[in-house]
Amino acid sequence: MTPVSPSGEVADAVNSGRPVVALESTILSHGLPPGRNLDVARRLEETVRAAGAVPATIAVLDGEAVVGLSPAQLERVCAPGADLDKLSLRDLGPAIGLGRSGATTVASTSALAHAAGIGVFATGGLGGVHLGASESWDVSADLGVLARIPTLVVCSGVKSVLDIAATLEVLETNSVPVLGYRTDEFPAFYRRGSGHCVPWRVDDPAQAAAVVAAHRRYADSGVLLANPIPAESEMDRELHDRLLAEGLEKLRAGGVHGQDVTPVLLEHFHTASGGASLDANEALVLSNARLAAEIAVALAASA
Ligand code: PSU
Ligand code: MN
Repeated sequence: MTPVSPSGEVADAVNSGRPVVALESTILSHGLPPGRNLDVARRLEETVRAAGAVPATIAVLDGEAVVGLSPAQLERVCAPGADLDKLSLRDLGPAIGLGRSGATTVASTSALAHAAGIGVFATGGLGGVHLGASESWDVSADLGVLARIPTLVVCSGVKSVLDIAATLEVLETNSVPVLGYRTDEFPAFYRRGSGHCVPWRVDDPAQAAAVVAAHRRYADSGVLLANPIPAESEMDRELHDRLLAEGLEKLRAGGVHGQDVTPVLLEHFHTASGGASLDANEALVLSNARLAAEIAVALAASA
């Protein structure tokens, strides 16, 4: 038995070497509110198709790791009462073994994509090293997976709630190349810059594909491509800094930790900004899906 269940369309595309882009489901179930999430999920898939690749949204449903959700499965993941667990890579065994359902994070989506033969994955924000991690040890498993699994992850950096310098150090230690897309600065999700430099820069999908292909000849680690939020959608700095300070205070006051940190923070941004952060979130993830598809097309053409 194979460890993953690719849809027929995804299996056909992988077997014939056509471009495929993996998409995660935690961003849908825990990152965006019901209603909006289904709209974004569909637009992500349309965006990937419009750029010439096959989308494969990934989740665990009734104990099965599904790679390439059907329209009905996508609705199920986005449904208001879905109440899916957030599954990182360590949770796949328990969830699948116990016949449960859940949404996959960057770590688990990346691993399942790789198991299905998919090398390119688009998401919004990567998990990283949390502020205060030297005490809490809260370092996202997303980093450990980038260290070990050769998937290209296209994202808009990490949120400024994380310790960005420490996150970049961990990526360096683990031999994960970090590329800026048309930028020399590592982006911070809602903001185009973080004040931290990226070691390498690429300026078009063909360059990104060439780097990924070359990297795979020498290393087993993943590649991180950081694509800043489109300029017109970038969040105002003052609003961003205020929401961040409030969000951090909310986490502290509520004693929120572990896997609840990101969802609680995102929820605060979405409600306190009157939806402005949702527009930003949607714009960046769509932009990443488009770019990932263009790179998948370039990789398939050069294979
Ligand atoms: N960053 C975001 N939105 C998200 C996430 C991260 O801006 O929805 C999700 C992703 O699925 C990511 C996960 O893999 O949170 C990281 O969670 P943790 O830090 O608990 O590993
Ligand atoms: Mn964590």
